[in-house]
Amino acid sequence: MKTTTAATSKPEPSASPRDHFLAEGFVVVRGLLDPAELDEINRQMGELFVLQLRRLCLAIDLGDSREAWQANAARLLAADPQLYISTARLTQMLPSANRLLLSEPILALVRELGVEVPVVSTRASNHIMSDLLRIPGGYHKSPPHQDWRSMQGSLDSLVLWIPTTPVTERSHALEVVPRSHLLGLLPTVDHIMTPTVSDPRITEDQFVRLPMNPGDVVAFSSFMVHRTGEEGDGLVRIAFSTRYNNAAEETYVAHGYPTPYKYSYQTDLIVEGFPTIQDVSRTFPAAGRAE
Ligand SMILES: O=C(O)CCC(=O)C(=O)O
Repeated sequence: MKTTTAATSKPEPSASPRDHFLAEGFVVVRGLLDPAELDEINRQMGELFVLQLRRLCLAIDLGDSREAWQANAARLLAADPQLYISTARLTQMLPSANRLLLSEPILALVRELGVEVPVVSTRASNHIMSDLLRIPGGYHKSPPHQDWRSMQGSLDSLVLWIPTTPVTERSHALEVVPRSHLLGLLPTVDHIMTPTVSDPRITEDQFVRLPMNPGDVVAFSSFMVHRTGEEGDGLVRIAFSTRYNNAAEETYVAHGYPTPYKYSYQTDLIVEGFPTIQDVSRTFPAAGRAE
């Protein structure tokens, strides 16, 4: 396992982000975002876990430290894994996180890397990684994969991976295989989480870890092989990712803007009998009163 960073990859240090991206399949842009904004997103995510802990009358670690964040999340996971999953999923719906992924610095980077007419491919994803937050029987770390298989959009589609906590080589850093985008779409085998790349040209020694600070962003080709670093330091590592297609890319236009995503909902009531008119009157006191 190599542990070099983007800076030691092949292209000259003077190479533009686009040159580096085209040659290596990824580029790490340092200090693109405001760390204070990322701290605030961490705080808001932590608050969601606290709201559920309070409902369950469980202990709450106070403060904005990563230790408190992780302790609260771990407590909810221990109490109710399904509730932990719902709460972790809800972190992806925070306006602050979505605003960040759609922010001008991100879009400017996407355009700079060649995506002429950016369109969102995928809803915000949050990757909360810690061995203490392993979901029993569920998936945990991403195996080696290419995102193109789940995006199936433009050939120049981009993934942006944005940590909100520090990422050292030992905190489940994102691991990439430089230049693997040049191999095109690779064969896969099944995996509980996502189809795993299975190709003799991808070998263990090619993976490179990307240590990053909050504010740094890595942008990579949807064809680049990547995975979650195995090694953790016991502290939660959080990163959002987003994906953009290029609505002007010739094959994407020719194929009529296909998407593999299915967005659906159920109309059967999830909580049996809810809401009654009394429930509705909690929000609208006049509800159910005779006119
Ligand atoms: O955050 C991680 O560990 C994995 C992220 C990933 O695989 C992805 O964004 O496709």
